[in-house]
Amino acid sequence: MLIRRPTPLVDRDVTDRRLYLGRREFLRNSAWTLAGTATAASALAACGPSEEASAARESVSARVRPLTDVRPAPPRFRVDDPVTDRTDATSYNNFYELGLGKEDPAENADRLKTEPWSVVVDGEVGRPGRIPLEDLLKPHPLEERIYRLRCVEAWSMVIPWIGIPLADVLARFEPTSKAKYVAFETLLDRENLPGQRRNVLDWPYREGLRIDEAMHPLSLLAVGMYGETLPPQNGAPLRLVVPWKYGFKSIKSIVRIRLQETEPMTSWNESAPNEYGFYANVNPKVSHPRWSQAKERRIGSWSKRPTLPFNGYEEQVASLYTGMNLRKQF
Ligand SMILES: Nc1nc2c(c(=O)[nH]1)N[C@H]1C(S)=C(S)[C@@H](COP(=O)(O)O)O[C@H]1N2
Ligand SMILES: [Mo]
Repeated sequence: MLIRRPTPLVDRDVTDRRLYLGRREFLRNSAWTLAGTATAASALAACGPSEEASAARESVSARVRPLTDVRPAPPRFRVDDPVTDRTDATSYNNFYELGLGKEDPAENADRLKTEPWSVVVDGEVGRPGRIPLEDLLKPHPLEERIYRLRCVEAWSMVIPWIGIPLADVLARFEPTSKAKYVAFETLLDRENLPGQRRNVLDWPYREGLRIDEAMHPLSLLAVGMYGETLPPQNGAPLRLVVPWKYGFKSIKSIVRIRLQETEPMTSWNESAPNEYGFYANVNPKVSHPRWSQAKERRIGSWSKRPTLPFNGYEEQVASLYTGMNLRKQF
């Protein structure tokens, strides 16, 4: 029998989720978000962001450093919409390894250990191996990309990423003719990542792309945002950004990239295949079984705006899907 796992939350579900979790679970949850000195009781008493949480958030900025020598984004990689406020982009996150609430990842940021960091690149490549992050990045100039990010939960942001085209990185490992798909994995660290002690998903978080999607010039391996290295809550030190797909495809804190012949199993598709497809292209015409995808809330503004096909990147990516039925292969 298929065991139903919880699915990504919409805003209004967050409170419900807290009620639905057992009281002990809730206490444990709250305890993660606070410095060791705070008691769970005080966490329950304080409904707004606690002082401890604010302190934790400030300490996060000590984890980022400025990135220099970044090529500005050419027009086709830069949307004109106003960029989302940095504070919103770094304090309203989905990163279930660091907690289910939107503010949990920023508050738990210090739980993510990012040094040293290396990435295994293996499978259908001529030059497999484990490579330290510095060596992975060294040959590539950094580029800025200002992309829309559309979460499957119907909110969106505009983020100035810094990174390198995924295609350039993959090419160095010499994919074989059997490399039809790329599979990605997030760090597995049950001891430190509080979310991985609960089975909301089958850890580690896994995502995947078809090879032509991975090689598309829009697909970015991001190492920074807003002129600085990525904060932990946004997927330090290395994450994927695929702007024409729902946000859950943009996997954070990557430790493994595997090229393979068959379509990889991905975490959300595995947990609820009728709700989260492998392709997950942003599509206002295909509703999520529990809500419409026709509109979205841009974080930082009140009004809802229409969601664009392929999140506004239709002209650049639609040809990847000619001949496919995007209602069936969602
Ligand atoms: N490892 C991992 N990657 C993840 C997630 C996650 O829970 N774990 N959440 C995804 C979802 S649902 C979204 S919308 C984006 C959010 O990215 P942001 O917090 O940088 O805006 O990250 C994606 N990548
Ligand atoms: Mo998302």
